Amino acid sequence: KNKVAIVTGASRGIGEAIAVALAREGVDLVLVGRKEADLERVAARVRDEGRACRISTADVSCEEDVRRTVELAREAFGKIDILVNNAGIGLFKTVQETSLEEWNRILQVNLTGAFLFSRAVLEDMIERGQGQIINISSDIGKRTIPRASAYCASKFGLEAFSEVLAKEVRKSGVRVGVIRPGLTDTYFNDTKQGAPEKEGWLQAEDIAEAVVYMASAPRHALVDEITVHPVIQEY
Ligand code: NJP
Repeated sequence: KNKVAIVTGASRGIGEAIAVALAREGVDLVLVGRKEADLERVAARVRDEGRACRISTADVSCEEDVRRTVELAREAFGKIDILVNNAGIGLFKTVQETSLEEWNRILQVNLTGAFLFSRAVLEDMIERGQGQIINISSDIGKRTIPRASAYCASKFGLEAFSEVLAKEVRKSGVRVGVIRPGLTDTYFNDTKQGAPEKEGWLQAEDIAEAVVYMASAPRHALVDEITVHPVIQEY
C-alpha cells in the first residue's frame, strides 16, 4: 500500500497489465513507453483504480530519457519503491539474417534499458534501505531456441545482470528478482493481442499476478525468480 512504482513498456501488453494490477494493490505509478497516446489510455485505467499516475514518454535505451523519468518520479511522489524493467522487443531471425543494427537494437532495449533504469534508481533505494527491482526476462532467458540469438543473448544478459546486481545490493535491503514469461498473448513481435493462433497462451494478467506476488513479499523475504509457462507449450 502507498508504494510508488515505475513500469517500463507500460503502454500495452504485459506492462499495461502490471500497471493496472499494481494500482489495484494501492501502488502509485509512473508509466514509461514511447507512445504518449497509449500511455494516456493506460494512465486512465490506473486512475480508475483510484491511484495517482504520471506518464513519461521515453526510450529506455536513452540515458537522458531515463534520467528525466526518474527525476519526474521523484518530484511527483518523493520516492521509488518498485522498478519493473518490462520494456522489451523481439527478433526472430537466424544469425545470418540478423543485421548489426537489429542486433544492437535488441541489446539496447532489452538489456541496456534495464541497466540504465536500475542504475538511476539505486542511489535512492540504497539510501532508504529498501526497494525492489523486477526484471521481465523470458522463459528463453535461461535456455535457447533457434532463430533467437539476439533475443536470447539479451535475456541471458538480463539474467546475469540481475544476479550480479542482486549480490551487490542485497545487504542494503534492496531486492532484485526476475520473472520469466512463456508465450503470452500481447502485441509482442508485431502481433495482435487476442489473435486466434494464440489460444491457450498466457494472458498478460498472469504475468502481472507474478509481479504482484514478488512485489508483495514481506521485507525479510526475497522471491527472486518466477517462471510462468502456458500448459500447452511443450518445450
Ligand atoms: O510486448 P508488447 P509484451 N522504450 O509488444 C514498450 C517479455 N516477454 O508485453 O514504446 C520504451 O505488447 C512498448 O511501448 P512503445 C518481452 O521480452 C514477452 O509481450 O510505446 N518502451 C510496449 O509498451 C518484454 O520484455 C513474451 O512501443 C519500449 C512494451 O514495451 C516483456 O515481456 C514472452 C521500447 C512492449 O509491449 C513485455 O512484452 C517472453 C523502448 N525502446 C517474454 N520498446 C510474450 N509476449 O510471449 C518497446 O518470454 N517498448
